[in-house]
Parts: sequence; C-alpha cells; structure tokens
Amino acid sequence: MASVRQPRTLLPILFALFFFLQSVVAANSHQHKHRSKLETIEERSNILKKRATIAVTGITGSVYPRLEIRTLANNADQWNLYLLGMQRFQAVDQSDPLSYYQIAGIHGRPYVPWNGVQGVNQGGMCPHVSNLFWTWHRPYLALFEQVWYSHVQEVVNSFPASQQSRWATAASTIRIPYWDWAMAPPSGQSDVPTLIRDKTVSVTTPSGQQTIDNPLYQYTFHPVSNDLGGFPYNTWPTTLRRPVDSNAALTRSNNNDFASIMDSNRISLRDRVYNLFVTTAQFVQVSTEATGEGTGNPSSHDSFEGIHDSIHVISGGESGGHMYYLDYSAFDPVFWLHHCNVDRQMAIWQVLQPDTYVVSGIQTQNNWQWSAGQVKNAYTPLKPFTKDVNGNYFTSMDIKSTSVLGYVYPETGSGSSQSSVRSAVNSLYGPGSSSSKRSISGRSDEFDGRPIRSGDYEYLLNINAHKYSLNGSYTISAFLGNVSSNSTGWATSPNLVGSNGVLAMWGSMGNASAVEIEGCIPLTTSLQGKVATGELESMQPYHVSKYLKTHLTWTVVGPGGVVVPPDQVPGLHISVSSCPVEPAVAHDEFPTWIGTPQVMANVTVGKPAGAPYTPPSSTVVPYYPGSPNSPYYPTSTMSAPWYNPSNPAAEPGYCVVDQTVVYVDQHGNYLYEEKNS
Ligand SMILES: *[C@@H]1O[C@H](CO)[C@@H](O)[C@H](O)[C@H]1NC(C)=O
Ligand SMILES: *[C@@H]1O[C@H](CO)[C@@H](O)[C@H](O)[C@H]1NC(C)=O
Ligand SMILES: *[C@@H]1O[C@H](CO)[C@@H](O)[C@H](O)[C@H]1NC(C)=O
Ligand SMILES: *[C@@H]1O[C@H](CO)[C@@H](O)[C@H](O)[C@H]1NC(C)=O
Ligand SMILES: *[C@@H]1O[C@H](CO)[C@@H](O)[C@H](O)[C@H]1NC(C)=O
Ligand SMILES: [Cu+2]
Repeated sequence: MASVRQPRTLLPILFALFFFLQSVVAANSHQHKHRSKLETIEERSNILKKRATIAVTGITGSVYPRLEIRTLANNADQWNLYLLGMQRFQAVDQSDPLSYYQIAGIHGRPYVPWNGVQGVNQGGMCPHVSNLFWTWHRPYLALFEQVWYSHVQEVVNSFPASQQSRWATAASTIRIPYWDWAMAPPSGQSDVPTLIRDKTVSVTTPSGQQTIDNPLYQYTFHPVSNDLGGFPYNTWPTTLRRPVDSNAALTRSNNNDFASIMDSNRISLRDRVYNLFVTTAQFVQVSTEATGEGTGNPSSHDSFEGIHDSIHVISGGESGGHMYYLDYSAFDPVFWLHHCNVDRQMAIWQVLQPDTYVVSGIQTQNNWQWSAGQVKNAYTPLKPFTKDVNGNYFTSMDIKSTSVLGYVYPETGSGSSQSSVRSAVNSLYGPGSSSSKRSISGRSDEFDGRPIRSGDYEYLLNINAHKYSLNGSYTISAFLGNVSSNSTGWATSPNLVGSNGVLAMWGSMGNASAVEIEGCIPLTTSLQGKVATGELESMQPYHVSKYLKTHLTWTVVGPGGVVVPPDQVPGLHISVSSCPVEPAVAHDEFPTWIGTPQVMANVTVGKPAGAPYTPPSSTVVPYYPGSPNSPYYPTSTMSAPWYNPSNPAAEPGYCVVDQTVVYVDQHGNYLYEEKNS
C-alpha cells in the first residue's frame, strides 16, 4: 500500500480557512481600484472576523480511484469508514456551512447564499440544461468528498490507539464511491444495490459492532423546515424515494419500486451510455440535454445529462420524492452516488475525446447566479466553488483533469489509454456482453442485445421537448405494443423499451418554451429481440419501419402519475431514426456508425406528437478554448468579449469584483455584510 501523509483531520483546517482573517479582495490582482475601500475593511477586521472563502481541493495528498459502490463494499474497513463518515457528516448542525444539509442546499433549495455568493434569481446554484452542467458538478462533488473525508478522519481518530493504524491505512486511499446503474449488476441482484436500500446497517464503532440507520437510505432533516418550500416537503422528516403517500407526513420510501423500475430500464440506460461513448460528437453535444439557438448544440441524439435525468426521475418517482425535483434532489444520499457516476462518465469520455471541451453556450434557464440568455464558457467561474482562499473560483479549464482534485476512476487512472478505455466500455456496456442476461424484474423475456454484425442498423427513438411543459418532471416511455394507460403498471410493463425522464421543477425557471431539451430511447436491442423471436423479419429499415409503424407506442406520465396525451405536451416531438453501423474489428475498438442517424418520418407520421423536430436553422458557432485552428474558434457571429481566450477575465464574474464579505463574530455568528464592488 502506498504511503501517504494525511492531515490528522481536515475539518479544523477548513474552519480555520473559513474564519481566518483574509485580505481576500486585496490579494486579487484585478481589484486595485477597490484598494482604499478594502483598507478600511482591514482596519475593522481587527475587531471582527471576516468570513473568508473555502478552498475546494478534494482530498489532498495523493490521487486514488473512486470505486464502484459494490467494489468499495468488498473492502470491509473502507466501507465501514465510508458509512461512519457519512453518518457524522449528516449529523452536523444544519446551520453550519459545511453541514451535509448546507452543502446539499447549494444545488437547489433553500436558495440562500453559500460561500458568499449572492443570488440574482430564485433558484439553486447548479446549472442544468447548460454547457456547464458536467463541469459544475465536478468541484461540487470534490467539496462533498473533502468535507465527508474530514469526518472519516474524525472517525479514525475516535478509535482506540491500538486500532488507529488499521483505520488510518483504510482511510489513506479511500474516496467517495459511484453507483454504476448502467452496468450489469451481479447475477441475481437488482441494479439498485441493497447497500442503498437497507434501512439499517451494521458497522464497527470504537465501542464495538452496532446497527445504525443506513446513511445511504435517506437523510434525516434536523429539523425539516420551510426552507424546502411548501407542502409536502416541509412535513417530510426524511428524504424519500417514490413515497407511497405524498400527502402523509409519515409516509415511507418505496425502494422496491425504485429497484424494479431501474431493472426494467437498465438495458435501455446501458445502450444510451454505450452509444454516447461509441459515436463521436462535441463535448457540448454529449454533456448537456440543452438544444436550440445559442446552446452550441443544434441537435444530437442524446446526452449524459439527459440520461442522468432518467435516474433522478425514477428514484424520486411521480409521487414527488426528493430526487424527482431539481431543487430537492441533492438531499437524498443517492444523489451523490449517482452524480459521482455522471462525473466518471465525463472522465471516461474525456479520455476518448481529448480534443473537445466546454464551448460558449447560452444559459437557457435562470439559476441562483445567472439569468437565461447570458452566455457562459470554459472560463466562467463555477460559483460557489473557490479553488483557493483568495476567492478565485474554479473554471471549467481548471478541472479538465480529475487528478487535480485528488482522484481518478478505475477506467481512467494512470496507465489507461484510449484502447484500454474502449475495452472497458465494451465490457461494461457493449450489447450482449454481460454474463447476467436476466434482470430480476418481471422482464425475464428481456433481450440483452447482441454484438453488431456487418450490414446492421441502429435505431433510435428521438425526443425533443420543452423541459417545463408539465409543471414538474415527467417521463416519456416507449413500448412495442399498447400499454394500459393506468399509472401503476407502465413503468415495468413487459413490453417497455425504455423510459426517458425529464428532470424539472414546477414553474419554469424562466421562459418555459425557451428551455428545449433532447432525449433518446434506443430501439435496437428490443428490435433485435423481436427478430430473435421471429416477430420481426430483419433489421433492415424497410421491415423495421413497417414493424414500428404498427407496434411502436409511447406515453407521457407527469407529476402525480397523471397520464398526458403526447399531443397535449407543449413542444414534444417524437421521431425515429436509423443509422447503418459496422462491427468493431477488435475488443478494444468500437462499432462504426456510418454517417449520422437519419429520420424515418414514415414510422411516426400521424401518431400523437409524431412530427419530427426541426432544429433551428442557424446556431451560434460555439467557441472551444483550444487553438485558433479549431473549427470552434470564435467567428464574427459572436461579438461579445467573453470568448476571447487571451483575456479570460473579460468574462463577467471571472474577477471576483462583486464579492460580498460577511462579518461574523468569533463564534461564527452573523453580524453584517458588505459588498466589495
Ligand atoms: C404547479 O405545481 C405546483 C406544485 O404542485 C402547484 O402549487 C402549482 O399550482 C402548479 N402550477 C400550475 C400552473 O399548475
Ligand atoms: C393498440 O390499441 C389500438 C386501439 O385500441 C388498436 O387499434 C391497435 O391495434 C393496438 N396496437 C397494438 C400494437 O396492439
Ligand atoms: C394497470 O396496469 C397494470 C399493467 O399494465 C395491470 O397489471 C393492472 O391490473 C392495471 N390496473 C388497473 C386498475 O387497471
Ligand atoms: C419565450 O421563448 C420563446 C422561444 O424562444 C419565444 O418565442 C418567446 O418570445 C419567449 N417569450 C418571452 C415572454 O420572452
Ligand atoms: C420508411 O422510410 C425509410 C427511409 O426514411 C425507408 O428506408 C423505408 O423503406 C420506409 N418504409 C417503408 C415501409 O416504406
Ligand atoms: Cu442531477
């Protein structure tokens, strides 16, 4: 085991940073014009402590892999530390900025400043439907990991001296785990591990073996308050998944439905993930579900954000569990396991496509810090995440590599190459590659897919929609055959091809009809299954289009399980496209999609919402901060200064000119605040 120097505990250091007297703004080179104002502040700080910024570093010292949750659980000591660290973290007083509650609260509600970042809109700080969706969540997870790790250190210190070295060794390489919901679960197990569904868990504590509430099952608010907005969230004492009765305060999670619906969607999610790794596209196209004018993404076939939405929607459920809504989701512990996997997908994709990264894109919706219509790019500060105590924010450019934040993933560590990553992706997500072909849900007939053969085709059901069409999140599901329109059985119906969740909020976070998104339900695997049973003659477009015209149906289910006729969903377009594909020539190669998928309008014509989407005719050319030779280098179609790579500080907000300094007393209690600009 590599030896690594650990700080005894990170927490006091964080707090020291948090309360230390900092000449935050004076140290900032862009700030000279504010100097005199600052000197006054410095003088006053003789009697008052100034709340400085938190340096988000991830776990410092060395780089170790974040492991899949089921892999981490195989290491009994690390698993024990992970759970006890989470337990301590969740117990921190909710008034503490470094509490689980407040860190989760950065994402959405309660819409309050954090780390001194003042808001311009009612909304959380996370950018969704945005070119910065993928990168913003990277320092967010690192912050979570670093604070959780400070609790792991406390746990280690709480053991008797004779056991310290055992626990310190386990802690020395530990990182937060991810939950890979797209890979085949171990044979006979659900896609949703019991590790996050069991209510209680047995742990080893300094006073022996104990059964505790499983910190991965739910977060218990202490207290729950109106911070979370109105009913029922101000009455639920814990986070809930698919609550069985959303009107009752003392309802319970339905993790069994969560598990069986994930099982029914696992192959579909796997195919979506695989297709995004296999087909080439720009970073902006695969990272965000945002489409349309100015987003940098006129239209592609799918995105990791779009896939990620589905897991939110399934785990929260139509009855409004926390994961179902953007603004509540981060309180559920499964959020962190899920987002860690999304971050891993970014890291894997980056190995495969190193020459494309964040481009300029218009923000489609309001959030705490930005307004719809603003253009943000790779130099945009990812507020509220400061990389040092001088108030400099991370930008996407700073976190291209995960190792700057102290971690890698099993697929992306040292020694990984594009070839090794392709092999790993083929093994984990390639159709027909898994040894456990049967999910444990009712879908025992589910076809696992087969490797691509010469002359094959891929088929996709494409979704274009408005995110805020239904005053809440919603789900578009595709079936081969009719499905009863009641709201209980559709999600695990045996003829379900897959469900595409659209993660939203009620209201609209801006102009609802301007927030356009894309989604996808791959059809290939299900169609191959129909060929295998003889119901479909071949995978050729003529046969497939005839078959789909007769058998393909779709439903839309919104909040409360309400079934909405697809042609009454504003902005919804469903189309089917096909693409010829050639098999991979080796295990470390991918199949080749020939050209781009072409819409087969004859499949969906006349069906509800079956008119294909027409992308906007002109899109702003996005800027890739690479070389002037890049096809994404700025052109005259963009006249604003913020794309100028030689002057990243021209990006509004890059300089910390609008920082608000909060004055606190020696106990950290709020006194007053002052804007520095
Ligand atoms: C949207 O949903 C929220 C929460 O259920 C509700 O309070 C609000 O009245 C709804 N708005 C509309 C326009 O239906
Ligand atoms: C679906 O239901 C409609 C109306 O009942 C019927 O006309 C159609 O044949 C059914 N399609 C399939 C694939 O069962
Ligand atoms: C709803 O649909 C499911 C499966 O499609 C079926 O098992 C169930 O009986 C239906 N319920 C009602 C009330 O029709
Ligand atoms: C909302 O967005 C749509 C689509 O971009 C646009 O046509 C419409 O004018 C916008 N409405 C408002 C009130 O800005
Ligand atoms: C439907 O259109 C596609 C091309 O978009 C074509 O290949 C296919 O043969 C057509 N299907 C039928 C039944 O004509
Ligand atoms: Cu999310």
